[in-house]
Amino acid sequence: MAIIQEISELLQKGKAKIVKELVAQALEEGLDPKEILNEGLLSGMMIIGAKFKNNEVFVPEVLVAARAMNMGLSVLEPKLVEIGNKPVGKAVIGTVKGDLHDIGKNLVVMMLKGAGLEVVDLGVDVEPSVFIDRAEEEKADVICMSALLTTTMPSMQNVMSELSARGLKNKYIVMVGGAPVNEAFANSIGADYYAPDAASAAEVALEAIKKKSA
Ligand code: B1M
Repeated sequence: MAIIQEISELLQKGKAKIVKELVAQALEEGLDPKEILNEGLLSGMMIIGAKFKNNEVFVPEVLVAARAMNMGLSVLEPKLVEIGNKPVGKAVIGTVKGDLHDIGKNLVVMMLKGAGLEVVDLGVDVEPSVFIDRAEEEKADVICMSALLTTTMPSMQNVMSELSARGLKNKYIVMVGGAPVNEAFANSIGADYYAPDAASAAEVALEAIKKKSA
């Protein structure tokens, strides 16, 4: 089996140590770091994302696959920096103010990374102004908000209001998600996108960045 294919398949099985070794071996053999990234690590993570979406695998499998991706990336990243490989875009993400749930948000982080985005994770209980300040500082393309409580959903509205007040509404792609959030709520607060799960979030972010830069 070709080494790139092997990396993709072992990543899907969560074999972090072997993935790391194979990435190093692939680099030694002179393979293109971008090919190792796109056809090996990211392709494996996208397959896991699609399976997660279809309920063919569950949270633990995604977590171990993401760990394998991160281990592989740790070897690959210096090479990617060397050849000037640019991430497809940048996202800031957090769970909104008053809300401490982060399991779903962390999965979204992993899927966004798996789709080739640079991700700045703001953590949980994030103040509305912090989403915006950090997006400005980081020159982000996307602001991602997660909420798991009906009582914290209004904080997403606060971020949208503050974006408008600061004249930044059209500068960022805003995506919202989390169990109590739906498309109608996203529309009602003027968010650009809603994604029902982590794999869709990555697909939506990629599409939105492509559309905006077209
Ligand atoms: Co909490 N909790 N909890 N809790 N908790 C829920 C959410 C609840 C539904 C349980 C229930 O009553 N049945 C309920 C909310 C009710 C409501 O508002 N409608 C609830 C409550 C009430 C509370 C407390 C208030 C309980 C209390 O103290 N009285 C309290 C609040 C604390 C706070 O946040 N201020 C609380 C606390 C906790 C724990 C700390 C114990 C723990 C969180 C641990 C942690 O996250 N580190 C916890 C947990 C684990 C849950 C449940 C059991 C599981 C949530 C979870 O992780 N799901 C949950 C009940 C349930 O859902 N069955 C519950 C798995 C995760 C993978 O799914 O987060 O939905 P989810 O993420 C998905 C999608 O939603 C989507 O992608 C993810 C993966 O596909 N997604 C996005 C998420 N964010 C996205 C962003 C996107 C796009 C997609 O774009 C930006």
